[in-house]
Amino acid sequence: MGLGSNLDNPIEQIKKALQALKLLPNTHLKTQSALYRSKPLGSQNQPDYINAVAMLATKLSPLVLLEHLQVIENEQGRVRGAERWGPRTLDLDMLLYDNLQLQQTRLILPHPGLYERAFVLYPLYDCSPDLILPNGQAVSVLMRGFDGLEKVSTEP
Ligand code: ROI
Repeated sequence: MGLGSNLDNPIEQIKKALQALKLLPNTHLKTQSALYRSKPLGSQNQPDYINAVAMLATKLSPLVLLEHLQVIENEQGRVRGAERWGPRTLDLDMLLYDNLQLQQTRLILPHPGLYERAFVLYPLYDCSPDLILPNGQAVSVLMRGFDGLEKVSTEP
């Protein structure tokens, strides 16, 4: 799961979302990455983002899990239909689901941005340094193509 926020105290938004993920039914939060700060991809006219990745074990199907994620986004003040690639209080992206490859209107797996976004690859590497993506590419190799990301101190 990819988490991102750049509005209304993003660090707190990400921490709150991680707590919400822990409460999902038939789901267990296995690993969470450090938090990272990065410049926005897309419109530069918005605050920096905080990103993280969490790995879940779940009995929920991908589409049921997606519905739960959208409820959490909405509960944390996400306003939909606003500018594409604009600022948001919380973005929860399903990045991978086992080795599943899906091309549905509502859900594409792996997440199409996965291969080209440092703010996904670095925290994903934290969670699973040996991970091989469904297309055979190693996360550790892909991330070498990107500059390092700034880790955020999460001390209270
Ligand atoms: N940019 C960064 N750095 N992090 C994000 O999570 C993020 N999410 C988005 C867009 C607007 C594409 N840019 C982002 O949805």
